Amino acid sequence: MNGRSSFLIVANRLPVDRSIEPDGTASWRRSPGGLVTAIAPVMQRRHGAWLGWHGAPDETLEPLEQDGMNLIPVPLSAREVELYYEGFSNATLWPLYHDVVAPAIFEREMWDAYRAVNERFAVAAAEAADEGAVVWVQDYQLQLVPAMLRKLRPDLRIGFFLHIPFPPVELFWRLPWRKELVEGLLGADLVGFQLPGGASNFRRLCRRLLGLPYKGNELFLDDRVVTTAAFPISVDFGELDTLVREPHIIQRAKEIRAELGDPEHVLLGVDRLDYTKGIGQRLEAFRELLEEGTLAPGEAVFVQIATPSRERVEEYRRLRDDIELQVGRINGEHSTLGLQPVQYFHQSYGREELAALYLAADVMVVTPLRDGMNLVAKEYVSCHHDLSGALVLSEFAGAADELRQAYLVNPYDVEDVKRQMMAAMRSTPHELARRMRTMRRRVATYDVDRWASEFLNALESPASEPATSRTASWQSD
Ligand code: GDG
Repeated sequence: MNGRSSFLIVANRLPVDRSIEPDGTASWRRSPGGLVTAIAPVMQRRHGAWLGWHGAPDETLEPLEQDGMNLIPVPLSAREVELYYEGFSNATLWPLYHDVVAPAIFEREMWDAYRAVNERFAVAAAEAADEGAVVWVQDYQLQLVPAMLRKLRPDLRIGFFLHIPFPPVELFWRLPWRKELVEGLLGADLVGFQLPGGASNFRRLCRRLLGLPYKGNELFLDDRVVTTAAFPISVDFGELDTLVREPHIIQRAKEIRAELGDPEHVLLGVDRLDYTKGIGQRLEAFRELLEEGTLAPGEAVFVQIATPSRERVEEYRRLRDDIELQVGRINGEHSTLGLQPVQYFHQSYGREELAALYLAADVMVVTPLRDGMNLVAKEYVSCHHDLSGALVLSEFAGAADELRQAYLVNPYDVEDVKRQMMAAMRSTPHELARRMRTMRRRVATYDVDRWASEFLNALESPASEPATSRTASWQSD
């Protein structure tokens, strides 16, 4: 054993959070998330390692082992967190890739930090990977890593998965560093997207920007082939389905409804507090329903969990103020003594409490303006084995491609959101069951395990011949 791994995950964050105990000692806890659950078995089978930042700036840590996973911390300085993470990743790429629902900032200093941090991840991955290892790079923070890593270690099999949407050519074109980013991704053997639309945006971009030919899913470089395809991510259906059958979760769901005053309808939103999630749009629809009297006072309660997120980015601070003002206004105008129509929580919850909330909710309201997939929608569906409950889902969430039986809405159309929220509330149990059954079948079949194994199978299957040895007719669209 040379201490190197034959399977490596490279992600911005390690799948653990460090907490400091009362006596001052530090301990690590596995952070909840489908990605870890899905690939933990692969990790154990293949002597896998996970490379990522540990979350504390200006601190260098030694590799550690946790739950049978080898974790390799990559250090970031406070300034790098500001420029690479909060800056280029979350103030440039995030809004640009989400249809510019907030303005994107273009700053050279942020780009320089992004490149430098990507280089550090690539060097660390090159050192940790065994001969011929499979390396799976995750998400928009690390788009330069595939090419940097290939340069250092041409023997590796490199995959990349983008968790957020890949934008249309016209939007991506604005990036002053568009060529570098695309070339970075092309270092991978397989570039995976949530939806076929993202993959096709990427292929078109490669043709326009670099003149690369492609056919079907394959892009032809001079000396190799890059496969591009959609792998819609999913959730651990089995785990949630089992959890919500536990008596203490059922009991907690009942308590939640009672604490809310046992209204006829409990509506629920669960999101990171992010401007892409359309939280304001759904609250406005709810406000109008109360205002017009379509909903009687006390008939419905809207529970909105808004998990704190990226709080040092200006746009997120503004969003928090806006949402809290909006909640205050609705409650100011429509509360009665002891009863507030919107219950807003700027907190994060444990997995079990979240499951109980899903179980307690009659209508799950998921209205992003743009979302790669949206796991919350799939989690809600996984929790409703009794086939109760309705999902109101934005057409602009990746999940809408699979969950066609949801009450689909255009979040920009407040009348549409109102109409579908009411349709969900007024629906019959039979109709709800019909919709829920089909959605559950889909999520149960395409769960997160299937997502990870389909990606890894595609990554490890042999590629086609490169451009130089082909005389194919190239596709144009
Ligand atoms: C990105 C893409 C894509 C939320 N609050 C709490 C909590 N959560 C969990 C949810 C869910 C996850 O966080 C959020 O996932 P989403 O998919 O909804 O959204 P993003 O964070 O934007 O994720 C997205 C995803 O990557 C995966 O590829 O689907 O499109 O934007 O699992 O349950 N979990 C706990 N407490 C909370 O308070 N425990």
